[in-house]
Amino acid sequence: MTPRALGKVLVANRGEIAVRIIRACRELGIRSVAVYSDADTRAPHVREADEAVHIGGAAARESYLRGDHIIGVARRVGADAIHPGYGFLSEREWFARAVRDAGLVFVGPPPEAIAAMGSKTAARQLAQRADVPIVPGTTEGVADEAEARAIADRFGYPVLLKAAAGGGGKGMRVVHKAADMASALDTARRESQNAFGDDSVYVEKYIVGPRHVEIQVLADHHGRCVSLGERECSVQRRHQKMIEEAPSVAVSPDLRRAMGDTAVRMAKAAGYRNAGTCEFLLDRDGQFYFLEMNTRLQVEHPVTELVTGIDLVKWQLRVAAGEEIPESFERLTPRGWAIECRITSEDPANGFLPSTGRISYLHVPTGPGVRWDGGVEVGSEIGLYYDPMLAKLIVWAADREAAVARMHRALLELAVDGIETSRDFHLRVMEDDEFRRGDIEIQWLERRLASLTGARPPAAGARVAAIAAALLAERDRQARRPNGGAPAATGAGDAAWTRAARQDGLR
Ligand code: MV4
Repeated sequence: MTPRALGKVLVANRGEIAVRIIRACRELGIRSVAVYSDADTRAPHVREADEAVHIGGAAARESYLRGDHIIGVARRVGADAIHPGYGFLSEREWFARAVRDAGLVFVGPPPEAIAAMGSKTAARQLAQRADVPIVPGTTEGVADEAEARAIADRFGYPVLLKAAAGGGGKGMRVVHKAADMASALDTARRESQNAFGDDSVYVEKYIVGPRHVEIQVLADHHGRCVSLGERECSVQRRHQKMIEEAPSVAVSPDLRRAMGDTAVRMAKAAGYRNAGTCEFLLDRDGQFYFLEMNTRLQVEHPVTELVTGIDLVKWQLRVAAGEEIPESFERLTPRGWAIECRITSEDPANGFLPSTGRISYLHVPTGPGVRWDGGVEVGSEIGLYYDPMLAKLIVWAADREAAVARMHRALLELAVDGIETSRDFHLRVMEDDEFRRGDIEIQWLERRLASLTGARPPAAGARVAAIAAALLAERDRQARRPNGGAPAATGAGDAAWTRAARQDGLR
C-alpha cells in the first residue's frame, strides 16, 4: 500500500499500548478506533478512543488475534490504517499482508521485512551479506549430531543450539561438552517443533556474561533510515524484560555510532520501513553481535523517546502516511538518562506468580521527570487472559544517578491495592549497589533474585499448582459476575505466564 494521509486509525491492541497509540492519534488530529473483548468493556483504551467496536470473547484467540475480523471492522468504520501495537498480530506476516491487500495502511514494516526476520538462519545470512557482525556459528540448520559436534569442535565449547524458526529463547540449549550434544540436540529439536512446527536447529558460539543492548531504527518511504540510539535491556527474567534504560553505561559515543550504523545496514538490507529494533549481545570486550530484529514498536520505546525528544508513535504514523524523516534525526545524541520499570500484576515474593483481582486503589506517581504509560485504573479487573503488564513507570533525569534516585522516589509514591505488583521488587533493584553501578548483564537478575525478592522461587511443581489454584479462583470470580462471565482461560491462552507455566510443567 502506498502511504497516504491518515484520517482514522484502528488500534488493534489493548492496555497501555492501545492508550499510548490513541494519545498520539489525538495529538495529530487523527481519529482513533478501539477494539475490545468481553473482558475489556470498561477498559481505559475503549473510553479514550473516538470509537470502539466489540470484537469477541475474552480469550485473545476470540478477539485480539482475529485478524480477518479486525480488518473487516476497519473497513466498516472507514479507517485508513491499522496500528498493531506489540504482541498479538504485530509480527504476523500474513496480517500485515492482509491489511495491505484490504487497501489499508499497516502502521509497521512491509510483510516482506517481517518474513525476512522471521527465520533466524535467514536473518543471519542476510546479516552476513550486509556486513553485520553475527555470533560465530552456522547460518543453516545442522543435519545431525555428528555435524553439530564437528562445528562445536571448530568454534570451541560452550556452544548454544538455537531454533532456526525461533526467537525469544524457545528451543535454546547450551552445550558444554561433546558428550552432552546428542541429548541437547534432541531437546532443542523437540521444543522447536512444539513451539514453531519446525525442528531445524543451528549452532552458535555461546557468549558468556553479555549485555543485551538494542538499537532503535526508523525508516521512511523515501530512502532515509536512521538510528535513534541504544537501550540497555539486560535486567530480564526468563526472557521477560523488567527494567530498561537509555543510554547504556557500556556504550561510548564511538560504539553508539558503530552499532547504529550496523543496525541501519541491517534494516536497509531487509527493506525495512517504519520503527524497528535490532537486538545485539554486547560482550565484556565491547564486541557486539546481531541477534534478531524486532519488527514492531517495543514496550520499552519510551526511554528512547525521553533521551531523544522524538515521539516514536507519532513518527510511526507520520512515516506510514508518507512523511519524510527530517535530516536532523541523522545526528542525534542522547540527552540525560531515562529508566523504565514494568509494573506487572505478579508477586515477586512468590516466584512472580500472576496475581488477579480488582484494583481497589491506585496512586500514580507524578512530579518532575515522571511518566506513567498505563492501561488500568481503579475498578480494573485483572484476570489471567492477557499479559500481566499493567503499566510502565518511566523517569528522565540529567544523569544515571539522578534517574535512579528519581525512579526510587516515584516507586515510593506508587500505590496499588487489590492485587500484588512488581513495585517492591523494583524498589529493591533501585537500592542495589551493583545495579546503581550499572554492573549488570543478562544473567544478573536471575543470579540476584533471591536477595531482591526476599524469597526463593517455588519449585516447578509448586508453581504449576499455584497457577492452577489462581485459574480456579479466577473461574469462581467470573461465575459470580452478574452476567455469568466468560469461560476461564485454558491451556490455549497466549499470556506469557501460561506459556511459562506449561514450560515449567514440561521440565
Ligand atoms: C545468545 C546468548 C548467548 N550466546 N546467543 C536469548 C533469546 C534470543 N533473543 C537470543 N538469546 C540469547 N542468545 C549466544 N550465542 C544468550 C541469549 C540470552 C539472552 C539474550 C538477550 C536477552 C536475554 C537473554 C537471556 C538469556 C539468554
